[in-house]
Amino acid sequence: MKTDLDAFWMPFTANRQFKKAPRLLTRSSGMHYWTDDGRQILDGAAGLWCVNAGHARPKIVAAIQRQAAELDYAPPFQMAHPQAFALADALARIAPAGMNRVFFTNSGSEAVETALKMALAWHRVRGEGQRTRLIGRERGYHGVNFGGISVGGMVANRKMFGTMLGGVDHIRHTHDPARNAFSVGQPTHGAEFADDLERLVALHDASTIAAVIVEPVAGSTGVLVPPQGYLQRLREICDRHGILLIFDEVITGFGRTGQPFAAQTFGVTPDLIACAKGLTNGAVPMGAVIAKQSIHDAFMTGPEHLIEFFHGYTYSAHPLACAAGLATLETYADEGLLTRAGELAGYFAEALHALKGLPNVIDVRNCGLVGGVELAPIAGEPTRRAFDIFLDCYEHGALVRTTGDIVALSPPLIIERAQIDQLVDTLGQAIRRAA
Ligand code: PXG
Ligand code: PLP
Repeated sequence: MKTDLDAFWMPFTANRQFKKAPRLLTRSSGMHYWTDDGRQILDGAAGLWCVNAGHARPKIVAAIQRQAAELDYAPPFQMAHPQAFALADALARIAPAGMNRVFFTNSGSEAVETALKMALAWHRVRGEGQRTRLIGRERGYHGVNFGGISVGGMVANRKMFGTMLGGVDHIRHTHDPARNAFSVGQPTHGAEFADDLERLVALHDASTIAAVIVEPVAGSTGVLVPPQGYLQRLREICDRHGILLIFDEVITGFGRTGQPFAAQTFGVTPDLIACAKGLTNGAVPMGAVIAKQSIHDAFMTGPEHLIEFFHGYTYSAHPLACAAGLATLETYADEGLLTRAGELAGYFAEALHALKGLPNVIDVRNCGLVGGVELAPIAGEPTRRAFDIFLDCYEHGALVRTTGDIVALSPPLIIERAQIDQLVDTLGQAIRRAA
């Protein structure tokens, strides 16, 4: 039966092009997808950076099935269910020390909005309500809601949507190919890019700034790994000026960089972490904000019968998501997946950096089990070369992700060495064919 494709207005998709030649996935297991015409595809993207434990893992499947039959929904305002507390507790145990209060959302975008609102409200409950400015970074991606696109730094995601939030400013991005191209792991140059925050402090005064939000490793804008010392310096400047530091770990969370969170990989503790994706292995939508206890406790001061934080979603801590999240964290723990990217990072880096020298490859970047290969654009047709390579890889049995003229790899953390070889080999051949 041929399904009509017209009604579904697809997100972040070239709808008309897609519907002329649809790419449909119908089954998944472990490291693989299968297409509607029965082809096996090696998943080099963990779906969309989220299926960190691999597809259709038995514990997660069973937990979701069990939960759906037992308790389908429970209102999250002034009510709760046990799994919500269990998941928050389990999350606090793998989070950086002192970050042990968890607010649930349904996506990364909602986690970002929640973190930004928490930061503003925290200053206000402490009597610094004049700190209303939010600072993002060029080339940042923080989801698609109004707060997130305001602090975000991707022009295509911003330009159509008016003036967004007022009072937002941006520090410069950390991409510096002239000095750092083909760095293995963290680039050497660029800790001083953090000093750009001092410029904004000088311009606006620290007393007006509530928070800075950055991705520890920028994912969507092409895998930008933080220069050595950069995040430390950002933390120091925030501390000096009483500014909260928010890490958006929607991609970097749950083992992608070799530790549960990038905060731990890089040894820098923020005040708030936004996460999502790998929290439930992508199986049920869910996001979360993990807050320092001190942030949470500042809210717990008024009369006990009053709501402390006027914020939440109908589906916050949804039972299916909590069940999936608990089973996901168990799977990660059973198989050591939250540190496996660290063990494979060397092998992955070597395989990926072997692409240096192929036609049009102008940079290769890596951190843990995330990699980026930047290509010289076709003159007058930006994004075309990388997209052709994406299509070629898909034809030849591998799923990669592209953004601009950058190919991003972020395979499930269960990937084997031979599969890394297969993935990079497929990509290398596609790059040659696109030359
Ligand atoms: N912050 C970051 C750092 C993200 O990577 C979000 C927030 C938003 O999460 P939700 O769940 O609302 O999508 C993300 C999501 C890509 C791509 O191709 C990446 C994301 C989403 C869509 C595409 O790089 N990341
Ligand atoms: N719009 C209306 C009319 C609503 O009643 C609600 C929630 O009650 C929302 C939006 C927000 O929906 P959610 O809580 O799923 O984000």
